[in-house]
Amino acid sequence: MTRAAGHLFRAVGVIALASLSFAGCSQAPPTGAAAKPTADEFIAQVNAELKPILREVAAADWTQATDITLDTQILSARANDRYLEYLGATTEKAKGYVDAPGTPATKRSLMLLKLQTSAPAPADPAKRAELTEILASLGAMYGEGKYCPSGPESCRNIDQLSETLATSRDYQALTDAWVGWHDTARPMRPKYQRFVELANEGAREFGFADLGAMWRSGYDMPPDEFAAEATRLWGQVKPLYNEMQCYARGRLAKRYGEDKVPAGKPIPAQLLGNMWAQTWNKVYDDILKPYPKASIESADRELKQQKWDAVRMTKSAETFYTSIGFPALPQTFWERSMLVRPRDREVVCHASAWDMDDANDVRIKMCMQPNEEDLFTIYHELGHVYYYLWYNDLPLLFQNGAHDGFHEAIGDTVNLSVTPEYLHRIGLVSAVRPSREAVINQQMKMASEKIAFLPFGKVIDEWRWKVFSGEIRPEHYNEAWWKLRTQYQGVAPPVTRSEADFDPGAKYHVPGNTPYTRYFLSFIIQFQFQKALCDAAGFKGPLHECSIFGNKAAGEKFAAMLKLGQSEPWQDTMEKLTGTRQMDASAILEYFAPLQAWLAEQNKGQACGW
Ligand code: X8Z
Ligand code: ZN
Repeated sequence: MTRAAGHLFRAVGVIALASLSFAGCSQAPPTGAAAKPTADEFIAQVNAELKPILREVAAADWTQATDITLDTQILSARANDRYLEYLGATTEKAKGYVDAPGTPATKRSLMLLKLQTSAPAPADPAKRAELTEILASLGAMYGEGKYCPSGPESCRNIDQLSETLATSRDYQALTDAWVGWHDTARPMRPKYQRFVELANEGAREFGFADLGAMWRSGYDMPPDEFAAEATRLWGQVKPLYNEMQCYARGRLAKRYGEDKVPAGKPIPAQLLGNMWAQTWNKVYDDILKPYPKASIESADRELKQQKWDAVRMTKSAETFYTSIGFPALPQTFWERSMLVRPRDREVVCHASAWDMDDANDVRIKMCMQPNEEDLFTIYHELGHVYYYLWYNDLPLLFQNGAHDGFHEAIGDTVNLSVTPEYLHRIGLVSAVRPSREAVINQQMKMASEKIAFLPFGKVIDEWRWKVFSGEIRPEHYNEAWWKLRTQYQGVAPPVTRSEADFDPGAKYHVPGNTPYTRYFLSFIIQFQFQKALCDAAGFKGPLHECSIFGNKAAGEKFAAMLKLGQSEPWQDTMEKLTGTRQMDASAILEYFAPLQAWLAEQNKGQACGW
């Protein structure tokens, strides 16, 4: 997670308030009291006051996520309560500075101030406490989720159920694991419903129409324009996704039978190797791989055979970053991170990166296993960590991604340089025999992650935006969820669903309250970033062959962007790196051009669509 990405992100405290106002006090200020600070002074004060408050929130949230108990939930909720109280009061005061003179940095900081949480609370203390308790409890419910079909001995957690989704090819076993996990989300429904009411109330007090409108306001453009941008980007990539869906369906039909996977219909969601059907890489090797005899395998086998552990995987990622001129990770990273699932307590295993708001205290929380997906994930997480380190010298309110999609795109951009040649060089796959078949295999492997993800990246907030605006009512939560998932992804639930289910809650970011459009944007702009970095490296071949490993010129260009944090509109930052001020899918389409042509050929005469 980025700091602006935790369940509350940037919560804070109360003590600091005294110096800023006489709020709630009808008496005249004592003689000698300081005059109202100027806008510049006000922002300087906020930056200073936020620091200790955020440090406490980070400590409390880290403790909860790495040791889920009743007590750690209480402490996390309290710390976030103090943060939200501070944020609410400070945002209120900031309204007094709308037309005040100040530097451009101050004006930007005033705008950013009210976006420092994904869950704004109402000013009413009882409601605020209720909100923070709900979020702590939803986080704990997700982390502790287990499917226990026949008593405590039979329990399986998300890692184990995900392993079944990834490796089993038994239709019934897949359905069972899918349903078992989705059942764990049922009890979240009433809590989520109440969360929506409370956070919407908070968003309105902050001056937004609802929480969705607030989330869409973080992109240096009017919220409606942003929504239209996201729709435009989806329109650019949709034709390629539809070809992928059609191809995958054909391959799955061969495996499971036309009766289970009929042409012209959505694909059963449990068959794509992932609990949410969001990436399909786990079915690449044995189902999607176009030319089984040509090279390009996943690194899974070697990682297991060579017994790579979590530290080795993390060091491998660190080595990539240092090869482009980035610094080594601080010693405390190794001392304080949680890299594997502890055996003695409940934790939230979903991978995240933490900026503890103390010089150089950066951490990863992850339950790493020796497989390629987790290798890519640790490279992804270190992208967040290096962003934190590069922008650490900026004023606190600028210590964030240019927008949240940038934060998600850093490590993924690096992963685009984890080419078959790179994997071979670090001993994880055999040498590539160059051929047209190998190129198509590699493209399919990448697309099973990068193209398969796109509609899922769009759909989660499509659902939440409508929930927050009231367009989706609580009595239609699940029905609306599946309508959107079917419409965008072309997948269907394995068994009939009802409003007793709460399937959105089975995805971490919903109970975790992390906005999701960031990932959709990231999957588009990481290709723009890669193209720019490859240009900086002087690379001349096709985009999908480029790796910036070891290239200091590319690293310098990358670092220059990371150091800017959120200090200027993202369009300016984007322009410095890529020469354009727009997010655009032309780079991802250029990358996958060989595959798109191949798919069009393969799918000829098929009944595509659903
Ligand atoms: O949540 C994540 C990262 C942490 S920011 C592991 N991702 C999304 C997901 O898992 O759903 C990365 C890609 C999409
Ligand atoms: Zn991330």
